[in-house]
Amino acid sequence: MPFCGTRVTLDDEDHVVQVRGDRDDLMTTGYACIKGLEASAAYYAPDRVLRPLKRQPDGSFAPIAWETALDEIAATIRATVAQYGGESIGGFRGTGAFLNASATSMLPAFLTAIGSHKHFTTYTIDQSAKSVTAGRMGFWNAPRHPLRDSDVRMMFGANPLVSLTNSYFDMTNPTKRMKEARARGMKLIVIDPRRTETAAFADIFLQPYPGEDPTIAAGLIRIILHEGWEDAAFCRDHVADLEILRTAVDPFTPDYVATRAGIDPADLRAAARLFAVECQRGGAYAGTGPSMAPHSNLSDHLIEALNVICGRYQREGERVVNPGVLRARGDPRAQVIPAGRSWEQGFKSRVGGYGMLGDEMMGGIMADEILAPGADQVRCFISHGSNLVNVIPDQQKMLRAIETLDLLVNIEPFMNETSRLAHYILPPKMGYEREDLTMFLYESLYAEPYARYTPAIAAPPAGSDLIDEWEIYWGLAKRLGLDLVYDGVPLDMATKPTTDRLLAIVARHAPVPFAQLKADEMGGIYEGTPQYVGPASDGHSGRFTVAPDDIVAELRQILDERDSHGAYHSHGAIFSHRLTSRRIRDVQNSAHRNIPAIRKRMPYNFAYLNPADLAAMDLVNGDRIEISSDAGMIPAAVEADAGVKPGVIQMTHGWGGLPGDTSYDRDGANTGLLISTDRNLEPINAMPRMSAVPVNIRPVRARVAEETDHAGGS
Ligand SMILES: Nc1nc2c(c(=O)[nH]1)N[C@H]1C(S)=C(S)[C@@H](COP(=O)(O)OP(=O)(O)OC[C@H]3O[C@@H](n4cnc5c(=O)[nH]c(N)nc54)[C@H](O)[C@@H]3O)O[C@H]1N2
Ligand SMILES: Nc1nc2c(c(=O)[nH]1)N[C@H]1C(S)=C(S)[C@@H](COP(=O)(O)OP(=O)(O)OC[C@H]3O[C@@H](n4cnc5c(=O)[nH]c(N)nc54)[C@H](O)[C@@H]3O)O[C@H]1N2
Ligand SMILES: [Mo]
Repeated sequence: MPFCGTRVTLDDEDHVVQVRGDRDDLMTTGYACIKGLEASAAYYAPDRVLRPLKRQPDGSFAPIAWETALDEIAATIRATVAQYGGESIGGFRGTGAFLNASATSMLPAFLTAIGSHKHFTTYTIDQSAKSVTAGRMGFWNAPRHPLRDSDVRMMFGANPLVSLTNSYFDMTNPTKRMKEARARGMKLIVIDPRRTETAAFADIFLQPYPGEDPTIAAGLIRIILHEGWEDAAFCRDHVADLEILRTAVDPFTPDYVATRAGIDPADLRAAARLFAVECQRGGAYAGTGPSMAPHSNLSDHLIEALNVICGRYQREGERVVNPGVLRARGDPRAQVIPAGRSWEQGFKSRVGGYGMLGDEMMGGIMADEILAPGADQVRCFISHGSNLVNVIPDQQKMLRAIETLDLLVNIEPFMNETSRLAHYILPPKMGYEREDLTMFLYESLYAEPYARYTPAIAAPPAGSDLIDEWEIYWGLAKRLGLDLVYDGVPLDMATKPTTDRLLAIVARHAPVPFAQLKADEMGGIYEGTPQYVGPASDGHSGRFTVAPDDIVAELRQILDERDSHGAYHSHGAIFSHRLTSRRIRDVQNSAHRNIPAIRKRMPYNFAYLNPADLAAMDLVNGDRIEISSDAGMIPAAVEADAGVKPGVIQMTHGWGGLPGDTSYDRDGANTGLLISTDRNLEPINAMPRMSAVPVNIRPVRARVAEETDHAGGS
């Protein structure tokens, strides 16, 4: 994710032989993770797809020329649009599509040109709660406190030291940055059911049961307001409904929260005091932990409300440390942009009546939009840089949806699970084989206004026939007579652009010319004119709404929940544990599982449990279990992790193969089989229940023993 600066050794054929972290890199200063260091193994992996492939009636794949493939795909899309209209075409962008600056804007441009709303991305099965919060509470029109002068960070369910992804920390060499921040006195509060690599640096570590973030955040708000620790002046000037929030969180007393979340009430108090009294700058932030558990939008809202009541935003006159390089600059002002609730207007999904978030529909109902019959049913689908089959929760439903499609096009370098089901696999050049820029969508993740252009340095694998991803969309649009508006700029559809031409469009707002970005080999910090937070605009009266009706109602709903630990109810059954997701260093979601060095370290996705839980079930490392939820069952091998709270089971996602052709030993298991998207979808963004999933654990070894005993006794 952080696009580490690397030094790449090439052989005589310009193929990658070795990758090392580059100590001279301005941002990552030598850091690189195993996934990046193993690039050579990935680029020349036996399952890399070297030319476009078309699925044959018997399920095998045959090579097809690029021009023929694009002709055939365009013909199917044309016929489908003619019969059913533009809404019958859909597409999804995954992680692979978000790591390519010239191509990432292409799918939405293509779908807009064709007249379809069916644009999905990983965002709505990730942390789209953040957009929901901004839409319900409003947002401050200037940055939060930057890391460099923050004296505190509170992290709910985020582990940036492993995930290297956190828009409120520094993702370039995060362990080093954490040590630096700690050395200058920054305090850290971590709330996580696992004592993570990040939690190891915490001053206060709360280890709750998963799914209790709304309870904890409400409890922290209650303590702060009760003690008068809030930033009263900021609240007076900028918050519309503080008294309603105060009343709504009143039942969340330290004792109630502590019992429910399984934490010590004294720690909760200490966290509130450290955050609100002992520290003045820096805020609270949620990673994927809270955003995948039930009530994810409520959690995110209350966590951001901590920042609001403590006024943890930059004020008039403060310098904006990263105004960005490639994106058009905003006009930061010390004022609230009030809640817009944009999803309440405009287009609504056929399934569930969900509105849009930005230009996206909700991933939680994507399979249903493909399956539900009707005029606007999705019939042709482009998957771009995603392993849909392994990452969309509710794998069974996703598979049924894929079977229903008339056309599935997979823009993907590898023969992975989704490729095997595609009608066409269109393999692109990979990172070192193409010109690229630092990813403009993630600019804010850097601590400074940094950008870098990287030339294509490696030759594609011998004997391959690969193109750049944008060429696929441009080629299809041209055949279909569509005009593409790319990143806000209409493209000339008569003359094919180049990758550099598209990157120059992406970089058109930069304070330096594209030619200079290209010339600066190591990239640079391009601040341009320093930017400061301006005063509120004349007559501005926007205020935060921290306690709108739907938030207050959901808080009441939480109080009605009566599950006790070790006995969780879901869909009519009772479960003993809560399963959560977590990232592991070795893989990126479903990717990199094909690399031998990685599989040696991580043969499959283990189920991590506290040693006490393992002992209670008479299990040792490597023993097999079956994990069952109200939606399905998967096998797993257990691994002790003393950092995991008893009662919690953790497993990383993206593993497993296709049903009927998979074994745990070979593929690991897909946790998406334990998730149903028929129920437990959050309001507004249809976020599925992907963490704090109630499950039962059944030792397979014990069952074998029982059966033997039984046989012996009869
Ligand atoms: N190595 C590696 N890096 C990655 C990825 C990867 O697969 N591998 N994936 C990338 C992606 S797609 C993303 S979105 C980011 C995510 O980045 P992060 O959000 O930092 O992801 P995780 O490392 O899984 O950290 C989530 C934490 O939430 C905790 N948690 C689980 N359930 C709950 C809960 O209910 N409440 C609380 N408070 N905590 C909970 C877990 O124990 C875990 O420590 O990482 C990215 N980086
Ligand atoms: N149960 C459960 N499900 C989850 C999650 C969870 O925590 N639990 N996490 C969710 C989250 S946060 C996310 S973001 C999603 C991730 O979902 P995806 O983004 O679909 O996951 P990846 O496996 O990272 O898929 C990226 C694909 O891009 C390919 N790729 C690599 N390089 C390139 C390239 O240059 N071009 C192209 N076109 N492709 C390339 C990779 O081979 C890989 O197949 O999963 C979600 N699903
Ligand atoms: Mo993600």
